[in-house]
Amino acid sequence: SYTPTPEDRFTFGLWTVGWTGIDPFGVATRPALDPVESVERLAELGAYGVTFHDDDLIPFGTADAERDAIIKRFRAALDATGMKVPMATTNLFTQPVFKDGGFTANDRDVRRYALRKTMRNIDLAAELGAETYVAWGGREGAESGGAKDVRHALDRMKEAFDLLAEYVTEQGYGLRFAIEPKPNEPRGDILLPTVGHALAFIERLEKPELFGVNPEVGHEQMAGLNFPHGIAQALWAGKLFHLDLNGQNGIKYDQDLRFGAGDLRQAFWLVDLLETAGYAGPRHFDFKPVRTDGFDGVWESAKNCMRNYLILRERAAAFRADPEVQQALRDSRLDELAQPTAADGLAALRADRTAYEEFDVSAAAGRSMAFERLDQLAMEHLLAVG
Ligand code: GLT
Ligand code: MN
Ligand code: MN
Repeated sequence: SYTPTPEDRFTFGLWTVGWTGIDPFGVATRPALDPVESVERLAELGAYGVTFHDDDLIPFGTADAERDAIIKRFRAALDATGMKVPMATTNLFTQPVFKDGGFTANDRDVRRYALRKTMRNIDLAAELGAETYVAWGGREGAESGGAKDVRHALDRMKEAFDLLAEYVTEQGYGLRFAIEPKPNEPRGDILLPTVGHALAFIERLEKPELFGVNPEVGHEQMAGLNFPHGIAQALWAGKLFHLDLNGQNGIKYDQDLRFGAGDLRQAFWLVDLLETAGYAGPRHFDFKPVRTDGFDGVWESAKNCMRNYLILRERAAAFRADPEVQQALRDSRLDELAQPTAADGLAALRADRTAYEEFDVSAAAGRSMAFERLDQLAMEHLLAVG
């Protein structure tokens, strides 16, 4: 059946089901949700855990005594339900002080404040047993060319992550960081806009082993990119520390639809990839329940994020197990792609006359790749035909 259990490791951001429907054109259409209620409802639906920004749990500006009481009550809900907190993150985008960014704001005092705010929530994340600390820099960017010296901003971004890595190492926390790319929105252009940019940036850090990526389905698709390809490269680099599952219809504003809505074919290939690659991290949903609906739609869509993942997991497994598919994969020479090109070494390759002098270029060019049959088989499995 398509009913999740905690073993499926489905997690949700408190800000997802808790989204009140505020958008740039309208006020809230739903009241705020109590984080404790979210924990309880998601536990009932079969989730494994929740994730949060500091300000999702503890409203910005809350006094220390009140903060402690909120954390205590939240912890009690986690203990009562068995829900985990595998990831946490910092809100460096909502408050006006972050209008020009956190780690890369032009104002140095804002950057120092952003780091202190982050370290404070890292302490809480570690206390709650989180393994991953996400960094989404939605305000790190610009709307105009002269407003940001991007090379200096990247120096400041590196400085921030190096300091945070030093901090978690010094404190002995078992946390690793996952950078979440997004091309635009809310800033006109955001720094580290895609998975590829983030992967390249990470290699310039002092402790690159502590950094990976947290790619979000819709964010790569906003840039017109193939999400499963980005995930495959992150896996290949050993950098898929976490991910944000949702749905998006092509290049437009960030839709954050429930998982399975939007580009269904990419969702199928994504689940196929995660499952065949043995990705062991949480399946984390970062979506927004549509603002047209009441709480019925909130819990319906949360349930269906998980349900759609389980349906696609079943479809992908059936695709891989089908003998016709296995033959089609061989016909398309996927087995050959898995073989090294020159295991015999450079000298043998250079001496091999069949590789060049006697190579029949037109015969090779004439071989069909047989991809159309393979793709139709995938589509029929996805649609549960036959
Ligand atoms: C915000 C953003 C998401 C990020 C969250 C983490 S906050 O909702 O749109 O994509 O994952 O900061
Ligand atoms: Mn996200
Ligand atoms: Mn998004």
